[in-house]
Amino acid sequence: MIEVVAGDITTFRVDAVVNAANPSLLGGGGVDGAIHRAAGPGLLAECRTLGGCAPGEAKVTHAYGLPARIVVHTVGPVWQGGAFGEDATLAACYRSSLRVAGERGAWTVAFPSIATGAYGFPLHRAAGIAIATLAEVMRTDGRVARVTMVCRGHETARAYEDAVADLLE
Ligand code: AR6
Repeated sequence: MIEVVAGDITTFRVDAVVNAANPSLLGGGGVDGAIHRAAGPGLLAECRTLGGCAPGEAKVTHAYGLPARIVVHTVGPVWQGGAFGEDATLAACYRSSLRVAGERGAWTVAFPSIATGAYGFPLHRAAGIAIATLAEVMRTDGRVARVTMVCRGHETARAYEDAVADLLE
């Protein structure tokens, strides 16, 4: 099951919250900044031990002050026009995040709209890739039962709702 909601991902009581981080894993703006602020300094301290993260990969930490159990940190592609493997890297973010969440026993996972803020990935293209990848992984690997796409703003939510509708057609 995939649902789309508008809201602030730091308030969601789910097993795993996904963070749209950068390769240093040492915090930043956007959803990354919000997650670090809400989690508190323990999150940054644990992130310092992880040695960074390559685009498309995912690493897990505790969630500290967040209502979630774990945080899955993934790094989206910086949009460079679309000919530099950005689509494949974005799909890999969703795939590897679901995999590591499932490995840690997470049933419910909340995702932000990875790469469509500071990294500039076109929203509708990103939404199509996200929803198609999530649906494919959830069909073949039943460990995660529910994914919530948590969108900041109604335009973003609408793009993901459209992508879900496209998939059901
Ligand atoms: N809850 C849910 N979504 C949010 C929240 C929130 N609290 N805050 C922002 N968003 P971005 P990126 C949305 O820029 O494009 C960071 O500095 C936001 O509106 O956070 O992957 C990292 O350190 C947008 O729809 O992530 C990296 O350097 C979406 O989250 C870089 O930004 C993603 O926007 C990563 O860029």
